Amino acid sequence: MSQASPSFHAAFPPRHDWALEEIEALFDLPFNDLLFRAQQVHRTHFDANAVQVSTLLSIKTGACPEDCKYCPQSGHYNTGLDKEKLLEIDKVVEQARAAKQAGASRFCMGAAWRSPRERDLTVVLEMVRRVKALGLETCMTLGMLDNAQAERLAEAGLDYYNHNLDTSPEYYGDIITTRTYADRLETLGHVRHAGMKICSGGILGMGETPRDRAGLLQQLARLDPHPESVPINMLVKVPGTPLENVADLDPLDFVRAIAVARILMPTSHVRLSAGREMMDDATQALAFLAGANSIFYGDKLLTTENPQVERDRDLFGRLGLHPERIDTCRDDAAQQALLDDAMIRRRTDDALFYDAAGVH
Ligand code: SAM
Ligand code: DTB
Ligand code: SF4
Repeated sequence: MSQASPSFHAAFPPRHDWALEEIEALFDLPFNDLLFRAQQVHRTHFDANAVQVSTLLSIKTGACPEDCKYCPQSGHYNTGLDKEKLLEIDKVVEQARAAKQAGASRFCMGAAWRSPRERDLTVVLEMVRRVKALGLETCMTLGMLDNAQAERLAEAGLDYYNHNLDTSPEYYGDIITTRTYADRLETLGHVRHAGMKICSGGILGMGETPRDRAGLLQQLARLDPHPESVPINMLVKVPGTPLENVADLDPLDFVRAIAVARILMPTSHVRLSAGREMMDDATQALAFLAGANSIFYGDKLLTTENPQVERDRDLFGRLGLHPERIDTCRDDAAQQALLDDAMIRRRTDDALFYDAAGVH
């Protein structure tokens, strides 16, 4: 059974008042107990074998004025990256069409900006309209937004805005000095006020403590409503960035964080985000078991490598996972239809990733 009865459903309502100690206690559970709890929550709200599939494109690369210590695109560090101006609209639409044909249901466009300038925003708004017209969900991450910018993006049809909290408020100042945690929360407020869905998460493996991991998830869970999408990134250590030699995070601690995110934000999509290229299949399988139900799909993230599409298709096949359709809702009838559909699609392996955006 993939989804439980309504009474069981009510057993895991979203909460926004998690105490740090409660979250730390979840992290401290025996691994099997934590994963069991995360599975219970996951199956209450989602088809446990459906994974939302997004494809990323960097629409403006490098020379960013911000000093985020993890980021290959910061102009403060020499990472040997080829910088690129804002891409032409037609090129972006071409990439979006290819992503849809490969099976993505959402197209995420990222720009290495502190915040968008007026003349760039005009171009970006047209990108949103054109990509949306393909029948894809749209997401952008352009840095800080003011209220008016958020409203214009929403009017153009932008579905999601990605803006990460990245880490705990306490560790944040060790990672970024050019904008504050409050700045980030303010942008998320503008995005919500404009009526867009929020994609916000963080990065693990930056030398943070277990308490910082709990603190990040606490901050995300305090957002009311919870972010619809919560990307959990494993740091991609890029030579030339200040974090290139930071100690590896135990993959099991990464999986624990996914499980805790699932429990804290029961109705959000939790994305197994950057860092999959360095993960073995078993770690990814554990992350899905812990409640991750979204990935970036396509050979590249923004500037670094992501698993090849063939590897992901193979992994989905071996795990019996299928891409989530964008037009699904969470009532039982729709859930059953989704499952029936998945059964049929699983029989035709080649079609597994074909046009997950559905009817368009
Ligand atoms: N400039 C915009 C901003 O920072 O809001 C958008 C692009 S920025 C690259 C988007 C997110 O990518 C960051 O907030 C960070 O969480 C993630 N990211 C950047 N470099 C990363 C790395 N090396 N490893 C993992 N995640 C990374
Ligand atoms: C997010 O949380 N992760 C993505 C997306 N949001 C924009 C970015 C990951 C970037 C990894 C480093 C790179 O490829 O440049
Ligand atoms: Fe710029 Fe975003 Fe990279 Fe920070 S994470 S340096 S804001 S591109």
